[in-house]
Formats: sequence, C-alpha cells, structure tokens
Amino acid sequence: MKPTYPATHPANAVDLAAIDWSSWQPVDRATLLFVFERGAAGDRVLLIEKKRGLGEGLINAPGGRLDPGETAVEAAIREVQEELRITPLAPYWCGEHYFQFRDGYSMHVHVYASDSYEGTPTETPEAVPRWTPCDAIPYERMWADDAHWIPLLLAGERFSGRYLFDGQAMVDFAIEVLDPDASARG
Ligand code: 8DG
Repeated sequence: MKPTYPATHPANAVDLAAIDWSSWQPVDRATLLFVFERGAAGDRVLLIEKKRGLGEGLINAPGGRLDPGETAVEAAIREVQEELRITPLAPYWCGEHYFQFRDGYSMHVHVYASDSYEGTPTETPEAVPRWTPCDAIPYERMWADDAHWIPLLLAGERFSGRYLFDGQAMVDFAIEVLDPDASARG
C-alpha cells in the first residue's frame, strides 16, 4: 500500500519551491565517483551499466549509499572497489545533489572525481565497466537529471542540485554553480 504523508511533507510537493529545504532531511546519503583518464586522443570517463539497486539498467558512475560510520569519501572509494574492483586515487569533491522522490524517499549525494586508479576495471555482480569518451556521454540511457549537471562536471565546475522525482521521471530541478573553492557542505 502506498504510504500517506502529511500535506507539508516533501513527498507531496508539486515543485521544488513547495519544499522547505531548511528542514529537509535525506533518508539516505550516497555517493557517485567519476574516474577520468586524460589522453591525447581525448578524455575518457569510467561509467557503469548498473546491474542492480536504485537505477538498475541505467548507465551511471559507480556509487552507492554510505554504510554506518563512514564518511562520504570513504563510501565513494569503497563503492568503486566493490563495483569495479579498482581503487580510485586522490578523489576530489565536485558537487552534491538533493533528490526528493514522490514516494517519500530522499537522498543526498556527494559527487567526486579521480584522475588515477589502481587495478583493472572488472565486471562484478553490481556493474559492467564502460570506458566512455567524454564527448559521447549516453544521456539517453542515464537518469534524467544527468544531462543537466554532467556537462558542469566535465567543465570542472562545482555544483549543487535539487531535484523532485516521480519514479524515474524528473518533475522539477534547479542547479547552482558553486564557487571554485566550494567544498562539501554535509
Ligand atoms: P544497495 O546495495 O543498497 O542496493 O545499493 P547501494 O550501492 O548502497 O546503493 P545504490 O542503489 O547503488 O544507490 C543509488 C545510486 O544511484 C547512488 O550512487 C546515487 C545514484 N543516483 C540516484 N539518483 C541519481 C540520479 O538522478 N543521477 C545519478 N547520476 N545518480 C543517481 O539515486
């Protein structure tokens, strides 16, 4: 049965403006980590075909929910290790996303990038590795918001995005470009 929420709950918002972001709390905290390979023939990024979990079947960066007691960057590294059997080196923070879903679920996601790694990207039960040219990101196979912020990531911008989703359909979004020296807010 579909849970019911009080009228003021973010799950009932018609758009982003109807959400009180000062009191908004995520159900889960999660990460995404983009491993880049810079080359003379153009840059590539290591994406995955996600085999299970939220966003199953979509192309994404590796990532997932924080375990209890973990920091975001620890979780970001662990998720890449679990999903692709490589260790990203010196990850740096690029931005964050606040996702509210109409079924009541919500998630705060920290986005990291890394320019080097140890190991060999390997298929696992969770993910298929896909090296992807940065000028050929398959947005049509990704979450609807990605086309709006991955270009910022690729341009080296830092960003903060808010999104309202109904299942996999994006209802509303707003993305702010942050100061270059902005760092993780929490
Ligand atoms: P599980 O073991 O609990 O099933 O999985 P997990 O690894 O802990 O979590 P997950 O289901 O993989 O977490 C969802 C991932 O999907 C997380 O990395 C954040 C990411 N994600 C969303 N929404 C969006 C989106 O709109 N765009 C992108 N690029 N990623 C998203 O949840």
